[in-house]
Amino acid sequence: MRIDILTLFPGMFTGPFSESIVRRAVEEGRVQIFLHNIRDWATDRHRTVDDTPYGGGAGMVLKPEVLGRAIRAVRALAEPAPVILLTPQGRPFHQRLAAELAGRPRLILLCGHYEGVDERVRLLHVDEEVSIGDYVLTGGELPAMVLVDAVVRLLPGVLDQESLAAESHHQGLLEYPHYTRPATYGGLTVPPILLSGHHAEIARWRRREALRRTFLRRPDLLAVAPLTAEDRAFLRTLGWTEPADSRPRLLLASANPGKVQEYRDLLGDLPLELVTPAELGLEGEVEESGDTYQENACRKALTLARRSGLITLADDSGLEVDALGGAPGPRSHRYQAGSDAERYRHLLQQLEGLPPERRTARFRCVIAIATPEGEVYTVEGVCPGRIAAEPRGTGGFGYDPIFLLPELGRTMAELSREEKNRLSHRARAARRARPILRQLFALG
Ligand code: 6GU
Repeated sequence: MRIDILTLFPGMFTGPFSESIVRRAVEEGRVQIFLHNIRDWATDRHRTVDDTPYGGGAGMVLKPEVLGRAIRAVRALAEPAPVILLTPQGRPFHQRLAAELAGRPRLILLCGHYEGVDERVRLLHVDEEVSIGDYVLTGGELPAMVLVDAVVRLLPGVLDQESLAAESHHQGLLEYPHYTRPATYGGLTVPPILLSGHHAEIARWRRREALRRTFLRRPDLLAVAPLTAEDRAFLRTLGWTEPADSRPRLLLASANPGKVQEYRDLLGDLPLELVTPAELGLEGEVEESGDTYQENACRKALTLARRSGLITLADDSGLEVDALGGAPGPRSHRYQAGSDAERYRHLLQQLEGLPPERRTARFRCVIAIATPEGEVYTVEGVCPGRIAAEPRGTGGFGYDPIFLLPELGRTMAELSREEKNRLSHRARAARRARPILRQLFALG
């Protein structure tokens, strides 16, 4: 890795980079570090690098032309690399970012100083801004050293893999306690398990102590740390409760991609993660053997809520044609096999010759929302219309191409996604389902 550092105080870096692990990494050629004095790019007699702020106020601002020249020149020395400005306004530095930066072939670090750099330098020349914590230092030099130290020790061959794997923050947890000889010190003894020679037991003890320490000192880390079921069980014995940080999941009980997309459009703005049975590896089909939409929707929602342990939304919908006594209705899917097109052609045949005023129909949708405990709520949406003389449009699915919305003069399959999401039976039912979802998920 190559690291270029732009600073007004290159001398500050000599101590930290000429000792211990960073020094060894440099000597072994695992990292090359180049220090560049920003002042070398000043052009006036006094080698001026800063100036007073426009608008007045305290402190000095690093001049844009000098910094711009310096950055361009350093960039050109080797392969392309991100320019990282060290500033208290940057994104917080943490182990994940260190690991990410350690994977790049080259870094350019720019140390801000005084009141900061001219805003246009940020906009034109800086790719990322990094801060090392919520406190103010006199300049970006110490933060740059911190960043270099954290990155260099992760480079291949710098440390042995075992010490990397065990240490604090590596797995998103704080580290377990360490002991070395003597066995008793200050009246305190080493935990006997560490003297037992049982490697599996020792690993388990260490994992638990790491979890305990993290829970006591940095419970915020547990929200993002990768935890096993066993970790979670142990943490619960300490009084930890599963954080409610990730969005709660709503299961959409459908295997029909068109329908799933409609629900994502209709409910996607709620702070919920919408998942499908397929995504959970669950069998999505539940037999629709009821006589009513209500029965079918409830059975589907309840069955899948129980199987998944998630609050589940299911629907049943159908087309009701008045001239056919309300058929196909909720039984439509069961009695007619074949494709959507075969089904609507069959229906058009049955209505052949009927004038428009006798072709009235409606789409009806019943949504059921069930909890794993067996509560279930239903809402209904109806979209009135007429059966068209012939199929039109390519959107939607099912009977959409032959269902005419008289006030628009278009079929359901000719509507834009926005129009369908405003007017359809499913959209109308979904609007009524929203307050129920808000209530069940306590969304306020
Ligand atoms: Cl990156 N720079 C300065 N000047 N102060 C800081 C910082 C950086 N990170 C925390 N404090």
